[in-house]
Amino acid sequence: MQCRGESLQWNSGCQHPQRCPLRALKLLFYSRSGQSSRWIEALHQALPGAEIRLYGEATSDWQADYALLWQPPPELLRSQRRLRGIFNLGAGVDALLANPGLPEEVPIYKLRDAGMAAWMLDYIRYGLLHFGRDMDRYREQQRLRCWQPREIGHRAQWPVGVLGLGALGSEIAAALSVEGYSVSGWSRTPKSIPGVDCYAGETTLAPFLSRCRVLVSILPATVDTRHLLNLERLQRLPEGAVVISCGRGEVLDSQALLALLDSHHLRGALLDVFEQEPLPTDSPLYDNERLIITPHISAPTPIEGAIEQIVEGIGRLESGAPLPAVDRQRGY
Ligand code: NDP
Ligand code: OXD
Repeated sequence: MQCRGESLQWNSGCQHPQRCPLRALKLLFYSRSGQSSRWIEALHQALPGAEIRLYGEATSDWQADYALLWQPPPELLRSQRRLRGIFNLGAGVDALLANPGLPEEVPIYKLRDAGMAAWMLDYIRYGLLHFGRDMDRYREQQRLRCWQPREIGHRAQWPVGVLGLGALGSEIAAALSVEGYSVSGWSRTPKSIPGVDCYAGETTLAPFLSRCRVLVSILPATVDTRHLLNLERLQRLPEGAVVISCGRGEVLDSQALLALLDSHHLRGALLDVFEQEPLPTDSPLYDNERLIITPHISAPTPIEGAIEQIVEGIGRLESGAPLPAVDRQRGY
């Protein structure tokens, strides 16, 4: 955001700091995933002059202009009565929308990519290589002390379907297509992405699923996506298909997944997200050898990328420019 003297000041090189009304901006920060001191330090560097407080250090009468939050306690939201916007420090807003302290009238802004797509793409690449290069089968062979090379399938023989073509899904689908996979994608509204065969709407879901040897879910958790991948839909995947789930766990019916692994309709799955997190220690998912389970790490929020986007966003709001907010009705 460029300094315009009397209107904005967003960098230490500003020529007109004394005239900038935004010097006195008040920002409240809270993240349940830790690293707060790194965030605060980076925020101070990006917004010299702004008053930035960590929740817990702010007194109850201190009211912020904007809150930068990840999974805040309800009392934080209830205690802030003058917020002009809430910046969600991640892409998924399901937890924030379900927060009982969330004020109705304050707009919510979420991160769009900010570096997360690159992390998630690597995670998905790992899954594609794991199954595509038969690492699951070689692991079993190792257990049996069996030496048997397998023929390598070309990437084009691994049709990948990406559920959700938003900020993350669209970038990931396009990148996988460039890497030689045959890629299709599915979303609520029609899309056009170079190299990606795009499907839209519920009526196209069955034909979409029937062509996916690897199904990648990058959908948000909403009322409409809950258990979207149920038994009937998962059965539409070709025999021997693989699931990679890195959007939200609520989208996938894990009982149905286990049933289809047991019946050998599905070959395996790489799961990063779960309906209940942390995944309870007694979950049967842990016991299934054809599942790889990771603790919600496919795409952590990169601090620098996030702050750059938030600073740009606040700059836009303060100068009266539009900034798309989360659609609370749709849930993402
Ligand atoms: P976006 O909001 O940009 O995109 C969401 C996509 O899902 C859109 O393409 C949207 O369609 C589609 N969608 C939503 N509801 C439906 C539906 N009912 N039917 C069909 N398509 C639907 O989100 P992002 O790409 O930024 O992120 C996606 C999700 O990934 C986040 O919500 C979060 O839950 C998860 N995530 C997980 C991380 C991890 O570490 N595991 C890290 C970051 C994000 P349309 O475009 O037509 O509206
Ligand atoms: C996110 C996440 O939504 O980390 O950003 O899950």
